[in-house]
Amino acid sequence: MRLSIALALAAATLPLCAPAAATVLTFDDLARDGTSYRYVDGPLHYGDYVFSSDYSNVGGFIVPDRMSALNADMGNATLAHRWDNVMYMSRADGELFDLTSIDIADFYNTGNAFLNQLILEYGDGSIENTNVISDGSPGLQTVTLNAKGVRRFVLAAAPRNWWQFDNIVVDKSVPQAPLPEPASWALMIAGFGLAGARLRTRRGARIAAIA
Ligand SMILES: [Ca+2]
Ligand SMILES: [Ca+2]
Repeated sequence: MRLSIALALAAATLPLCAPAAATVLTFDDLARDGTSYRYVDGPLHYGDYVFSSDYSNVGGFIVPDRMSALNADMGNATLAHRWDNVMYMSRADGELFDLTSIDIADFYNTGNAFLNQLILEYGDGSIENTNVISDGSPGLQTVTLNAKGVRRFVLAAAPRNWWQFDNIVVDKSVPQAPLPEPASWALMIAGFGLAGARLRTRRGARIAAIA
């Protein structure tokens, strides 16, 4: 019986210890052969996430062809936000998500240092603004955010400062179970002790009855 109590305790603590596997949005399955690019309508559903644009949802996004000179993920694909307006990203089911990092490059991938604002809108109503500049060299760079419990991720693009995105590392937020207070732990341990003592007494009584 003590073993099964120990197993039950171990099982109860397991979900707190095992982190869920993160999802990486690569956009590679949107890739098309060629050297140009194509417009994609929004709201764009990709995996469990949805992207929309303030500019226009008709052709609001651009996916470079696999061998396009502007493709920062040559041979595969990225997703670019079209024009100078605001792009939104949220979960399609409306739940909160964790946004670990996002890869960015300037739209032409020539190494333009473009300044844009990233806005994190959290589930508790708080908002965090970060200014990010794309680096001065071709290729993707990783912007680490480590944001937990995000309701909506917003890109407020400055005029002509177009970016392309790739490898967005996300995960559905898992609400953290509050750790028991020391008093609760003491109560739980006392409870288990009491249960064990009762079992021992009952077993003792049964052995006495048999004897
Ligand atoms: Ca990609
Ligand atoms: Ca770059």
